[in-house]
Amino acid sequence: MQDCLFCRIVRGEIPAARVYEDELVLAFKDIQPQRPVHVLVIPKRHITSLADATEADTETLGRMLVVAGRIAVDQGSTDGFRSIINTGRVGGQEVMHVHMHIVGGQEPVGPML
Ligand code: IU
Repeated sequence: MQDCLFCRIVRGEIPAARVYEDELVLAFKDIQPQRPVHVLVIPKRHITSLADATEADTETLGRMLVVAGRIAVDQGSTDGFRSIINTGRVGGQEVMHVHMHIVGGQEPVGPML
């Protein structure tokens, strides 16, 4: 997607503090961190939201989950973390490219985040 902000980060057109990358996914620090550790894990190939995911996205979405623990520990969240994917308007999704928040490094202040 030409104008998608996160696609532009994947292509290196917009700078981001990258913390992990493989052939399927990229992880970078959230620009407005809500906790000491706040990283976004995204698919390199554009998927608008989980509501738009298809069978073809299975490996990529699986990879996002599999690398989450390693990224959290690497970033200093050694005692657990939250992994959150907001979907669509009601889900509070602001950037229309699938992204999983990894938040940790501090006790949660509420039931959701
Ligand atoms: P949401 O799940 O779509 O609400 O989260 C979007 C997140 O993307 C939010 O936490 C922003 O701070 C973050 N973000 C970013 O890290 N870099 C950007 O250039 C933009 C948003 I725009």
